Amino acid sequence: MDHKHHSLAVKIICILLMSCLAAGCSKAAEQPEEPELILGFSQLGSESAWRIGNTRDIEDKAEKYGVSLMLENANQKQENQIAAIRRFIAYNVDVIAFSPIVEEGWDNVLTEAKNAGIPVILVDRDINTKDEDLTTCLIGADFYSEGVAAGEYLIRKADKLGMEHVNIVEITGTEDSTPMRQRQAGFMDTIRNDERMEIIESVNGDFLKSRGAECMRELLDKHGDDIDVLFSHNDEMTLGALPEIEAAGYEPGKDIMIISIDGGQEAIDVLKEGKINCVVECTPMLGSALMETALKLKSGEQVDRLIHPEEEVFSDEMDLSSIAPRGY
Ligand code: GYE
Repeated sequence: MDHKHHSLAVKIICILLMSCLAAGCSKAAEQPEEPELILGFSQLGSESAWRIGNTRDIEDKAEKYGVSLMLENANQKQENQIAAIRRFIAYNVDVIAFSPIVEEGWDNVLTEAKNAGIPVILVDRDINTKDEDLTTCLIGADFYSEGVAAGEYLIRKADKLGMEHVNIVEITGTEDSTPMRQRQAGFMDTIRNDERMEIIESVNGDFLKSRGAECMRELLDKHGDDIDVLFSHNDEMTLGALPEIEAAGYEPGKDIMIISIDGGQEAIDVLKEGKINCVVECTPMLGSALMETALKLKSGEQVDRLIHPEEEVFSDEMDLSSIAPRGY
C-alpha cells in the first residue's frame, strides 16, 4: 500500500470508529441479548383480585424467564381478545397465549393462528371446539373439583349443624365461561343426591364485585329469611355481597353460611373474621408454567395437554393462623 492509500485507509477506519462510538457501538456488549421467545398474551380483563394477581404473575415470570411479553388486556370483551390475537399473528410472535372470557366462538381466529404456524396456549379458561388441534394445551385450575370441594364442605357443615333442609342461593361467574360452568357442575353433582339441599335461586354475577352486591340485594329482597347458604363463584362477588347481607340485618358466616372461591388475601382476612365460612382456593400463579410451556413449544418439544396447579380449601374447620400470605 502506498503512502496515499495508507493514510486514506487510516482515515476510513477513524471515521468508522467515531461513527461507531457516536451510535453507541461500545455499549452493544452491555445490551441484553435478543429474547429467546416473543409471547403474545391476551388477558381477558381486570375484573377481580384474582385476575390482577394473574396478570402480575405472568409479567413477573416473563421477566424471570427472559421472555419478551406482548400483553394486551381485553377489558372483558371477546371481540378485543380476537383483535389482539390477530395482532399477535400479524406481528408473527413465537407463541400465542390467551385466557378466553367465554368458551364459544374462537375457531376462526385460532384457525388463522394455526395456518400461520403459531402455537396457542390456553391459560386459566378452556374453549369449546371440535378441533382439538387449534390449541396445544391448557394451563389452569380444575374448576370442577373446586365446585366439588365447595359442595363437600357444605354437606359436612350441614351434618355437623344438624340442618334438616338447606336453602342455597348461588351467584355465578360469567355466563358460558369455564369456571362458571364447571364450578356449578361440580357443586351440583356433589349436593344432588343429598335430599336436604335445595338451590332456591341461581343468578349471574359476572365475577364482579358490583354485580355480587346487586345480586345479593335482589336475592335478599326475594327470599330474605329463607336463605341458609350463599355459594358464590368468586371472592369478588362475595365481598360485594357481604355488606348487603349486613345491611339487611343478617350476620354473614352465622345467619347465612358463605362459601366462596379464589382465596385472595382480602377474602382470607374476612374468613378469619368469621364472616366467610369456606374459601376454596384457585391460584392465579400460572406464570411459571406458562413460560416453561412456551419455551418448550418454541424449541419444538412436546407439552402436556393439561396442567392443573395444586389447590386447597380454607375454612372454619381448620387453624386459620397457618395460612401463608396469599400474594393476590
Ligand atoms: O375465579 C375469578 C376471575 O377464571 C379462575 O376469573 C378465573 C376466575 C376467578 O374473575 O375471580
